[in-house]
Amino acid sequence: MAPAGTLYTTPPTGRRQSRAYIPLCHPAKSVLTGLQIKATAAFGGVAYDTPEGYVHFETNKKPEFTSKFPHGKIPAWDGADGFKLFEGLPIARYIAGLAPNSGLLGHGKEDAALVDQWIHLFETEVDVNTTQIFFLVAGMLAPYSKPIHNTFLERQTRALATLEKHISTRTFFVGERITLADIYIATMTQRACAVNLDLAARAKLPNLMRHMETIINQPKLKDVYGPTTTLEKPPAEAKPAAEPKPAAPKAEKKPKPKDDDEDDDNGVPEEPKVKNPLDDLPKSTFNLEDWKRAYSNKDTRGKDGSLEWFYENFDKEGFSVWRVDFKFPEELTQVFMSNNQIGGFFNRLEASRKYLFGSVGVLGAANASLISGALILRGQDAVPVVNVAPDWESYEFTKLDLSKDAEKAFFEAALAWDLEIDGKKWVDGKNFK
Ligand SMILES: N[C@@H](CCC(=O)N[C@@H](CS)C(=O)NCC(=O)O)C(=O)O
Repeated sequence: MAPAGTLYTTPPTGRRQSRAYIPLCHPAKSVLTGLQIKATAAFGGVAYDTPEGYVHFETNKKPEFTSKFPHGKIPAWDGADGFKLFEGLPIARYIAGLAPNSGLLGHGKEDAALVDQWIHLFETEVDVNTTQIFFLVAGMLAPYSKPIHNTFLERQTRALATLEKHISTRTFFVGERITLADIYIATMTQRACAVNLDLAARAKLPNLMRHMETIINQPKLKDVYGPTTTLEKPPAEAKPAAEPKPAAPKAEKKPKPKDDDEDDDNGVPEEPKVKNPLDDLPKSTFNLEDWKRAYSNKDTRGKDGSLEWFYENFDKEGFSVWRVDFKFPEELTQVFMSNNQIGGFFNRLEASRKYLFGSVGVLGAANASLISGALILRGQDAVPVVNVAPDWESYEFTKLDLSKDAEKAFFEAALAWDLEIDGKKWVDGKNFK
């Protein structure tokens, strides 16, 4: 079948092309809608092209794109017959309409309305709250608030209960065959699993879970969906982030008295004592606690600075140095919110405090910023250290080779809080100590 058109959707090609696949739990709406459209096309057997050389946040801002798609966003559809469309659901519905024998839109106008009903219920009452919970827990919406979290959760739970009840007596949401409602709902259920449906919540939704498995494992759809991420426990609740400190971004680095409690858990409940495989690594000569103390008590650069201490004491067999970047800078708005996000991420890394030091900052200005920095961590692999934070996949970790000038300069600038990337200067930051 000749391609029916060109589909612009995520994962975006271009700037982030070579980077890790965007995790499904990320709230970027287009990741979800992209999957929904691709699944619809796969199920309906509709072939399409993907755009050549599309660079997200660049191509979509150019007049050639906005003259076709005035909202300047993806997903967008450029039909081979000249028909153009944007917004995820209308594109999926249009593609379903190109495959009338697929039955995706149901049979008759009542079925079509019921397909809409279930999609609309899930989108507006479950998925909206899934997104809000993700943002809130990640510290990207506002400082964490338990009552707000509970409000989102109650709304999400009520709608999920209605969906669970409906699907408990049938295989598909509308009629006896797969429709667009099933594709939409299964995709959004899979995302909710990755965001906040922990073991206990899933146990109350056995039929919705069974439905999701049925849909994502359909022979025609298996290649579209990745594995489902499931949580044992609710996402780590970020404690209220510290109030943003207006000026003085370096305030955290003021020398502290030696007896200052560096291991203070700041009210975060103690983790149960489980043996960590990182403890089985060969003993290292580099003492992370001494480093944290040196970093806190000395200037970073210059003679007798903490960097000098670092180079004298670092053991590159026992520890490694990493660059960390938030993968979705386009989501960042106010600087203080981004800085709270770093604080939330650091809170969720609490269980790795013994193995990790970090210096991460917000670079740029409101609505044009990024989050980047450096980590020093135990061992040669970042994953076992950072994966204690449920949102670790929203960050990219790149090992730094300190024998290379540029990588060393990056590391030093992140520690000294004067890092600059693409003209964006460090404006605020946090240390994980
Ligand atoms: N209402 C749209 C939302 C699409 C959307 O937010 N797209 C983002 C994906 S990152 C986008 O293209 N942003 C580009 C921009 O803001 O310039 C839908 O549901 O399809």
